Amino acid sequence: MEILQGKRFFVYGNGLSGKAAARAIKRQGGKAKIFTDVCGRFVPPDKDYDGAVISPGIRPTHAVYGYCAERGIPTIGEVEIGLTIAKNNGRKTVGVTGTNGKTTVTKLIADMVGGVACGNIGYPVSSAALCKSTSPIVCELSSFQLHRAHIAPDVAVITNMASDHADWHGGIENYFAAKCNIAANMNGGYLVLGEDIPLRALETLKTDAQIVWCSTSRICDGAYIQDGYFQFKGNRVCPVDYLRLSGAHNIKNALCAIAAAKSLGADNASILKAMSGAVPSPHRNEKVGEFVGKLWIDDSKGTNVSACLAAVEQTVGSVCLILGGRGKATDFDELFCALNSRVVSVVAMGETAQAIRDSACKIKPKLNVTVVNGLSDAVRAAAAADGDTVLLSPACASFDEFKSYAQRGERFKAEVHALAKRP
Ligand code: UMA
Repeated sequence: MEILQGKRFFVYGNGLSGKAAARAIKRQGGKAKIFTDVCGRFVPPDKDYDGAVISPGIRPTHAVYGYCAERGIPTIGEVEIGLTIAKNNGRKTVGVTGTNGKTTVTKLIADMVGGVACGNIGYPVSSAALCKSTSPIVCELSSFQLHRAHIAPDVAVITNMASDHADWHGGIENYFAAKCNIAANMNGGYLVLGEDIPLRALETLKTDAQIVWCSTSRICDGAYIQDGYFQFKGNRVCPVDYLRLSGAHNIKNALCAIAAAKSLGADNASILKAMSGAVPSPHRNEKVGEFVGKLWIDDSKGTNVSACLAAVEQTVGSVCLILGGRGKATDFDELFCALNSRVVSVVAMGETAQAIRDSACKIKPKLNVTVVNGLSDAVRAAAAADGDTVLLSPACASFDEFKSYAQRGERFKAEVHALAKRP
């Protein structure tokens, strides 16, 4: 890769993506040294560098960005490095973003086209690109990875857009703009658009890619449903009931995946096989089991309002909803205004517990809300609260108590099992 060869880079962040970027730079004939904050403070690099790679978790307000801007040091993202290596090796590339459904759509497309799923999913794009293979690279891309990216995948997908990460991006408009950035530098190729994208976000979209639409309610120039079949541009692909993932949101995810896979030339047999073999992502509406007379469901991956509402819609009967954690400028009024009346009790935990209670009292004053400190107390409170089903779908990030939503989900399952063993 020309821009890396013989050049010295500093990589900021010593996590998955920083380490992968440093490895990729070295493999491409450049030099890389990793820096990271010490005690929460910026550590300026020790000498002059030709370029910088800044890890996605580092906020746009972090001092490292000012440091690069003042010195005219160009920045490049780990994803950009990975996609360029993949393209130079003749591999097809697909980028998938959106507020919800990214992981499901990424995995479905990878299965449909015989590709490698990578990116925000936990496997850096540059690591996948360095593997000797000709298979397509299908990467899940977060708004953190996209906000400054210059990328041009062969196929881009935006599954949907709703409010999330507004605090990190400094406003919802910036968050939408980061998502749209997935297609800003595409010169040809295809951009698949899911149906739940607000007009105000679409209006900011600038792309030279050909748009492929998805719809559950009408025939469109892309992927849609007719006569019980998923269809693509006038042709049957496979019966809708072959999809093994349940829920209306997964039908929408499947449409996005079909549109992307078809745009890459996948055949119906491969699509059908992927749809019928699909398994839900861990901590996404995962049944933990029936204990103490209630059904317990782990949707720890539900870290925003729209994901939480979708999880509630998947339940049956009366529900006790466990909410809370670290907020992201989250609008809980929006949540309670749209909340299904089958939710009969709420347990509010973590940093946002009081804000959740205030919002519930204002919008749904009859709702039974219990405020607790953390997840262990939340499980105990939920066991005693009204509701045949207990759903953990916090509409918040986990970082006030855990390292990740996955760790929060694992703890939830452990607490529920422990509860069942108590006399
Ligand atoms: N660091 C600083 N200063 C900061 C923040 C971080 O120095 O202000 C340093 C940390 O000390 C650490 C490193 O940066 O050394 C961590 O970097 P990172 O936070 O970018 O995390 P990585 O381990 O590199 O993982 C990243 C993604 N993480 C984030 O975007 C927060 C992973 O997504 C992704 O799987 C991985 O790259 C590979 O592509 C995780 C995630 O939580 C799953 N994503 C968010 C989400 O899904 O909501 C966006």
